This record gives sequence, structure tokens and C-alpha cells, in this order.
Amino acid sequence: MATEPNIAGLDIAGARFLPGLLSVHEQIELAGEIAAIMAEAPLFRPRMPRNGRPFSVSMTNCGALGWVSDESGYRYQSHHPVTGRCWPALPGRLAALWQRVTGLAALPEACLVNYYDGHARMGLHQDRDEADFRAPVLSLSLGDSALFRIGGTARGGPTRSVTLASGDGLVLEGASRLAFHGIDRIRAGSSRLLPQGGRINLTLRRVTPLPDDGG
Ligand code: MD6
Ligand code: FE
Repeated sequence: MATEPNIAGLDIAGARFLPGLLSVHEQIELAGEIAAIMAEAPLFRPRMPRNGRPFSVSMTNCGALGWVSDESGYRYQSHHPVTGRCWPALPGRLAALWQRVTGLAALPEACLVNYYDGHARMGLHQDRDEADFRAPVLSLSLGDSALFRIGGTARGGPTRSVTLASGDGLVLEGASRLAFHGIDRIRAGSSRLLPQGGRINLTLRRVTPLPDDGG
């Protein structure tokens, strides 16, 4: 039986680590497109459901739907929570990259843009606000490197860590689609890609069910 590809030695079926997915030239072009998206849809600070504590990362989105979090809970919505405007369009290069990497014809509906300064982190979580877990999540990293941690589908199990550097891709699909994962820390100053420093992570997702043919 063929074994599924794993993150460099991680026994997490379906997780694909794609180091150097984006060339330096592609990273520069993508960073420019994301800067334009942030100008149109400014970064905002999400808050934890219930207690309203602010995240240490700031966020925005592009695509038809965007992920937001506040006292009312986690959800996808078509408009920016502060400006009330629709999210900027998903850049064509991200749609093309999604199709190439995932093999799906169905395009991503959401692209969450997370910005980390040198002190930001993200606690272990599952991505489970989407309707159809057959669709993978594709993550792309730009700027400073980050220490990414991933475990299994149960909270509190063993975890492994991998450094995500600028240009790296990561796909969570299959069993790993619901794996717990997070960012322990940022290596501030490790990249000169972003003029403001820090790290940008993009996660491309389907939100609604795939078509009957699986997309
Ligand atoms: C980050 N990534 O790299 C956080 N989610 O900043 C994620 O939360 C993530 O890398 C789903 C799939 C891949 C990811
Ligand atoms: Fe996630």
C-alpha cells in the first residue's frame, strides 16, 4: 500500500510540506498584491468568542468570504467587520496556484491573511468552520520564518514542529485536515521581504460544500 506523503518525518497523513513553493520573484509579486489588499481592507484585530480577548495576530481577507472572530463567535462573512465593504478579489495567481497544488477545479472562496509582528503567536486550533472537509486548506508564508506546530486530531496528543519560511507552502488534507496546529513563535528579522517586517500567512479555503463531483 502506498504511504501518504507526510510533513518531513511527521506521521500525519495528508499533510504536505512544500518548501520553496514560491520563487523569490513570486514572493515579491504576491507581497505587493497583499499590500494592495491590506490598503483596501485594513488589518483588524480579531477577538476571542465569549471573553473578547484580542488575538495577537491581526487579520484581513480576500475572496468572496472572509473569516472573522469576535464575541459572537467564529464565522465567514462577505464583508469587512470594520469598513463594512466587500473583501477584495482573490488574486488570480492564488486561484491558479490552488488549482495546481490541490488538483481541484473548484476555486477557493476565502483567503485569510494573518499578519504576525515579532511577538505574535497562534494557539493550537483546528480549522473547522468550513462545510466540506474534503477540500484541503493551502497555507502560504511570506516574510519572517515561523515555528509551526502540528499534532493529530485530538487535543493534547503528541506534536511535531517545522519551520515555515518565506515562500513555503503547506497543505492540510485527508486526515490532517482536522489536525491541531498553531504558531509558537516568529523569528523576527529573519526575512527582508516585507518592508514592515513580520510575517504574513495566507490560508486558502473552500467554505461551502464542493460540487457533487468533488470539485
Ligand atoms: C500560520 N496557519 O501559519 C497559521 N491553518 O500562521 C494555519 O493556521 C493553518 O498553516 C490551516 C492549514 C494550514 C495552516
Ligand atoms: Fe489554521
